Amino acid sequence: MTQDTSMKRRAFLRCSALAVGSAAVSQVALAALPDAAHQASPHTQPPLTPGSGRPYQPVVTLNGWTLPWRMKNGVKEFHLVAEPVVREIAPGMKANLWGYNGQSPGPTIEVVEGDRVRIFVTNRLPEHTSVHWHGQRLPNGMDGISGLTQPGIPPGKTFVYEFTARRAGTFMYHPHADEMVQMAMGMMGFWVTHPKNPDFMRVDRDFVFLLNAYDIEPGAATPKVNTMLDFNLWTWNSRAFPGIDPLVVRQNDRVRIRVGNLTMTNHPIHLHGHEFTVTGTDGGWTPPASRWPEVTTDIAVGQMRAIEFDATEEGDWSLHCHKSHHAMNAMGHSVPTMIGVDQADVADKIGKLIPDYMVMGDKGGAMGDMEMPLPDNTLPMTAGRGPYGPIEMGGMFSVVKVRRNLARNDYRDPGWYKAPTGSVAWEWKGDAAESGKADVAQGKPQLHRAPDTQQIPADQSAPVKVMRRGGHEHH
Ligand SMILES: [Cu+2]
Repeated sequence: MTQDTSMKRRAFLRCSALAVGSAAVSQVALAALPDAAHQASPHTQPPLTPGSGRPYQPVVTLNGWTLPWRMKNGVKEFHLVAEPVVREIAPGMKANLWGYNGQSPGPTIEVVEGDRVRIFVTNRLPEHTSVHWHGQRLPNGMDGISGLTQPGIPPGKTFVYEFTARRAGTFMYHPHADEMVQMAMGMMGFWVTHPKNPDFMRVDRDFVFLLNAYDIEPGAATPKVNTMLDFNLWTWNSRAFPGIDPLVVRQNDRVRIRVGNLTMTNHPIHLHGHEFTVTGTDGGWTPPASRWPEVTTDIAVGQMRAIEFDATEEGDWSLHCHKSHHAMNAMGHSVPTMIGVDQADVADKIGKLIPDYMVMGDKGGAMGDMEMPLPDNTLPMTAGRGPYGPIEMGGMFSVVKVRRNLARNDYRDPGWYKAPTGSVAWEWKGDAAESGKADVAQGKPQLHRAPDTQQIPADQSAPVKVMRRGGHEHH
């Protein structure tokens, strides 16, 4: 079990029932509650192979885990604890979020089609909550809409949801209580109902993650819950690249990736190196005749998608949201484009007016290894490093690492792909293109050139002073 020993182990701290309940929960009720497992690690945990109940092929939650259950008289019992958590968004930044059982998002719940499911929800938040089981067929009173289908769960109380998982597929859970605040604080989780027949639509690796977003001022740790559209941290399971773990895949594996969107905007999720098909939506499996190959699929707000592909191509393949701002970490959106502008002293002048002003470079925005002073607990816009230098992306970005000779259930990070000699884009060392034929300067955008500055050849341009912006710009 080398995989077990070297993988970050499941770090359940089995909370005793007494530690879980607040004083307001009666001892009698506590005695009947299943353990509330607690997760201390923000890393991807190995799949939870079912130890009871019917068999299924478990999923792997990116930077997350699956909630253990107990069987009681044929009913699968889970215990969710809604509570404030500290979530590491990426190394160097922690956020004060609300979540479940120690993390945001909460643990993934995995059941089998036809299972009778009972979920105890204990509220350790300072306000009432509820849990809506997004996409499920269930009795109306189990739908989790506070005020409409149930009273809110008051702080300190435990409510019970119980229903039969009628339809196999991909689901989410989240509150419908204090709507704007609780999801902006990170309250959400994934739910997978596996098919009765474990061989139906069987894949070798089945990854799940939620799209979520936060607005956290540089230097701060608590999201601004009033933000409607202008979020500055675009995350998968409340993690931003380089904090998002890779999706490790054995070459020629059949791979499924399930994604749910609980942000306020759509995300075109793009995979490199392979074509996939959408095999599942929030409404169930897609009929095979309806599928077509693609490399990007747009996931709208409130939607879930399952994509599948055969991982035939070895390598490190990017998987990311194709909205380029969503593959960046917190920054100001109103930084003007300065490509082609001589900024030799412009930055100084502006800097006198706006002390924290940041300019883009006149050769583009690439910052490479440039060190910028950042407040504590703030991620650089891009911070990942690859084998060839900085990876100039953050946010909703990760890498599907396809490798031959992996063991069947090996999810350890294999490191960077070692490309065969001669297969990496190389520098042309032959005759240079004749100068003058293609005037580089003509190719530069002219629109933003300041009228009183002169275009200077790129190789003589003055170093650009880059300063940190003090905060996120609001429109
Ligand atoms: Cu996006």
